[in-house]
Amino acid sequence: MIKAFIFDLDGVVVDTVGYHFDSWIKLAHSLGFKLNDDIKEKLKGINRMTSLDIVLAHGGITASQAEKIEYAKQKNDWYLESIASMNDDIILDGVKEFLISTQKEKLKIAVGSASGNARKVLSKTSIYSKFDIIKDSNDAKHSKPHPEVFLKAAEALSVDPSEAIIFEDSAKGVDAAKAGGFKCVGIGSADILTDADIVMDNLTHITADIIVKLLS
Ligand code: B16
Ligand code: MG
Repeated sequence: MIKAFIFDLDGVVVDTVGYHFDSWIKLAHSLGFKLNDDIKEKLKGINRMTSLDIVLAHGGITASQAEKIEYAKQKNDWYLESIASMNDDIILDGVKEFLISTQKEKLKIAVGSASGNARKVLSKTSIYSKFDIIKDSNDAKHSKPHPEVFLKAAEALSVDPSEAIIFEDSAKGVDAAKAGGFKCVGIGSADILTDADIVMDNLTHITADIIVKLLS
């Protein structure tokens, strides 16, 4: 029996992927190289330091651990500047209505994100209070594709992974969901989210009861 939905944050609930990427572009620029759009997909769903390694490799840059910490802080400072002006405009289409339908089904609602800024971002929106539990990289040692953040969210909701469905927009996040023993709805392209149980473009024109029926 399905008792909970656990949502990835960036790219599923809120439209922040571009803000993250813009901050990486600024960092690359400050280090003297350009980031191509094709790297954007690779940066989805993974934590800041792992993303930094990908960005630096793209620019052919070797950095000490101290430099890496400084670069990650700089990227995050730019992202925090973006967060400061966020509001309900970042909520992705269909999400508010979908959360209402989820509450109607009496399902518990959580976030499981690779970000360290999940609470800060959500607290800028009116849907913050809809989430019973928020777990992000501050609560998990391992980054997706490790299932830790989703398992922590399920544990906090007192549900078994078999009783929860994950919503994810990144291939790494889908891998994390499957590794944790969860059913997974991919949000995005079926060509990328190949291991998701079902894939949809977004959460418009769908309700929680239909998802439960499809995945039960
Ligand atoms: P931060 P998610 C992930 O969040 C993003 O997809 C990824 O692009 C970002 O680098 C990562 O969070 C870390 O975020 O720098 O804010 O700690 O998609 O798992 O909700
Ligand atoms: Mg995501």
